Amino acid sequence: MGANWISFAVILTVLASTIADCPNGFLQHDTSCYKFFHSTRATWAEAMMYCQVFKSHLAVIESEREQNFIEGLLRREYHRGLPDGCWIDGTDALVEGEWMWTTTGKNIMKEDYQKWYPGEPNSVRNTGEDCMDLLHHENYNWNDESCEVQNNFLCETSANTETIIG
Ligand SMILES: [Ca+2]
Ligand SMILES: [Ca+2]
Ligand SMILES: [Ca+2]
Repeated sequence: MGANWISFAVILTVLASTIADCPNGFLQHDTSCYKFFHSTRATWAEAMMYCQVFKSHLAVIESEREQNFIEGLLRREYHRGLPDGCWIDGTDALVEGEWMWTTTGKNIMKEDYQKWYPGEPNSVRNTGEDCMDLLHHENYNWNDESCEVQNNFLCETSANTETIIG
């Protein structure tokens, strides 16, 4: 395998990343596409349905790399007057204190990536605070929030990564 093979591989990689694409208005990062719905306010359940309309789901954050990308995206698109919170996919509505990602159905275990703001989740409003949001004023760290709050929200879907190489 010489230099020719390497440039062939480089060209294929470029082609593959060109072909991978996202629905209109969604931004690609790695194998996912994201859209911050900043002009819509919704409860957590409504936000989940909005994402479904766009064949997506509330964002599931599974790595520091993904969290960092999302923080950057929200920081760029946030402006004064928007709600402080942005809904993502986590909930502990089934069993209080046991957080899970709705879309994957996976519990968020100790060893899994988490970025709760210090002191969160704290169930502060006495409603159990069963839905997860990212708080602008807390650097988009995670918070448990009452599911009825009217927040903006972040949808995620898989990038279309079909390639001509098959
Ligand atoms: Ca994800
Ligand atoms: Ca809770
Ligand atoms: Ca909280």
